[in-house]
Amino acid sequence: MHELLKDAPTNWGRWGPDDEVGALNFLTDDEVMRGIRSVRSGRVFTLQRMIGDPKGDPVWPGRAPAVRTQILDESSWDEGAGGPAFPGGLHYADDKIDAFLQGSTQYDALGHVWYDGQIWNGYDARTTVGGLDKASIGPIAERGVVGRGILIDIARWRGKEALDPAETFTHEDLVACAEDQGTPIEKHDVLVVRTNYLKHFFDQGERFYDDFCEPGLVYSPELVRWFHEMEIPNLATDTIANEITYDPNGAALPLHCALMRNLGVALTEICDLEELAADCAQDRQFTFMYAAAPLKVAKAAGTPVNPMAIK
Ligand code: UVW
Repeated sequence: MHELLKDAPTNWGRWGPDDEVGALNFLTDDEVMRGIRSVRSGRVFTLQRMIGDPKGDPVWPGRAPAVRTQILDESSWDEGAGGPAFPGGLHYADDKIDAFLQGSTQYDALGHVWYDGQIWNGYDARTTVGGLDKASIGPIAERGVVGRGILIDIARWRGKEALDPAETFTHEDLVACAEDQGTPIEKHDVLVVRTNYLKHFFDQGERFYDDFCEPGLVYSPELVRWFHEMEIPNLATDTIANEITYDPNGAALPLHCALMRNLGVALTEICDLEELAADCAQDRQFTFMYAAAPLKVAKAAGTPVNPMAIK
């Protein structure tokens, strides 16, 4: 990674020595208003995948889907079951989940990924030991993310139901796809990129993980420069990790490093874009107000989120 990115741009220090939200700083009050101005009909789309989907939860290899456990339900008050007795006969249902915080639709904290011993803004990677003291999800969760979102439907643009494993696309494809859709990408847009790749997970089950290599954006110096110049605050996709898993030159997830660690671009992963994409294809309105706030979990490297697109 060091060699690959040695001349790559960074935004370290741009928002001061204590910054923990990076390129989300581009989403000023004016940008929130620009997002609001893109609302036309009031239709709302929620972009989170169900946690505990009976059809399965796609996760990064090595992580496990969330396990939901029922703690209390009506059977807790069956004879001898020991449900708590409350005055007035109150019964209730309670449940909990044991979950990877990045095992569902989620925001990555800017300190989630690093190389060369430094995370976003130059903080020492030792600040991650035992929980993130710097650039955890907390500051992003406190801040919230609101701006103009633009759907870039790469799958439909390529005339495919879903992209194939290891299929790549570039920033030039993003630009061309948006232009063909009729609405160019503007500076500070939240990019919402559809591949529909996780269809293969639901079709194939566990076979999906054989020779795992997701499709996605592929590293190039030009792509990184484009994100830098366009001041993109946030990249959201419907894949598990937002970029091709293994770059053709061998590195795993170099854009996590170039975009998130170096430029401070927030990454949102495992979105469900199907209803939104069908609607955009129908009314040809590909921009919307994008609003999201990941859960506030102290020191976390990322947390679940249910982003919204309001058209
Ligand atoms: C990794 O970075 C390993 O995973 P993700 O960004 O998909 O959470």
